[in-house]
Amino acid sequence: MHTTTMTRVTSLIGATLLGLTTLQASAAPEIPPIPAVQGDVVQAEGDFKIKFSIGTTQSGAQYRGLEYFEKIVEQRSDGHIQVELFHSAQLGDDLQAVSNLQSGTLEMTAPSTSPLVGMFPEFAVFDLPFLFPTPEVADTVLDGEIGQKMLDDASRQGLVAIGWAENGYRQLTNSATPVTSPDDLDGLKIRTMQNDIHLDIWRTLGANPTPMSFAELFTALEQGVVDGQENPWITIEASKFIEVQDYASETNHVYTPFITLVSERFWNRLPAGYQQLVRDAAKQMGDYEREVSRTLNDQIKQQLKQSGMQITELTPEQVEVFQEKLAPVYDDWRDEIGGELIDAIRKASQ
Ligand code: TK8
Repeated sequence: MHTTTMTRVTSLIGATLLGLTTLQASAAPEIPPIPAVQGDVVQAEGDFKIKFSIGTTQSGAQYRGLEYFEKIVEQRSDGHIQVELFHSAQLGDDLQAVSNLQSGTLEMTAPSTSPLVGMFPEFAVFDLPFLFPTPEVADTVLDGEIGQKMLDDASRQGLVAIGWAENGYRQLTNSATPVTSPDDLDGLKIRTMQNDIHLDIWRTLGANPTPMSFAELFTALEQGVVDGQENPWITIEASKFIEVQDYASETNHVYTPFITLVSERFWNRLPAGYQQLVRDAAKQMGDYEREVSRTLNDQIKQQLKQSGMQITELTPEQVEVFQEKLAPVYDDWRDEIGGELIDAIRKASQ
């Protein structure tokens, strides 16, 4: 008796496991391959090392972009510039990494713009809710005059700003309840980035927001210090928030860019040819990272659903309720940000 039932049981387990892994495997996102390096080898004096550190994990779209940056810079400098990549805030969270650039202990980072609003108030425009109707409008603004002026203006305080990449549209997750309207947020403790507009957004919606570094977020969710958080699907998946969050609502409430920064001390040591190489590589990294981010966005959402996250896709009417409730946020911040800049960005979406 024993043997036959044992074999049947083991084959049953085998089959189930196989089923699961194939489902996971079949659901595995198709990541656009890292492109070939374009452009010739740059001749310049000296050997250099770039430590490039970010706050998101190794399995996110952002790290993928960094791998392309590394490939371009090492190939086109014929190995005279070596790039070492760090992820998951290994060399500091967004704010710490920026201050490491200023002190010259780190060469490059690419934080979200939101935690930097204290240093660069003009970045606050990106935190206004529902400002960018589509990623393409965000590209038009970031790759256009407005984006270039922001990079030039942000090249101060020991930093050189050389490019943009995509963090993406933010989605709400929480461990307590499905959210289809602001009423469902009553009293929910929501972690936000260290940014006054985000605090204003969640207070205005009726939640109880707490500003916190991304590096502390997983533990805070795990320990119930906060009930929820908001980030793009890719970051939700790559940070394994599904382990501590049961519900998600596709709010798309804010589009957050990443900004590519270099330590000015390091930049001034680089010969002009290598400065241009790093600038070109940052542009190509940003474009590729956007492609990865947009290719993965919906795939990852489906995968999270398959893995058991209860995702609420809001109807246009339900989104409108959030938009109307958040309209006062524009009044609160228009003067501080500058009506002209807001109107210019709004115009770009017409
Ligand atoms: C990663 C952060 C993250 C951001 C946040 O360092 O803090 O929630 O969305 O991507 O920049």
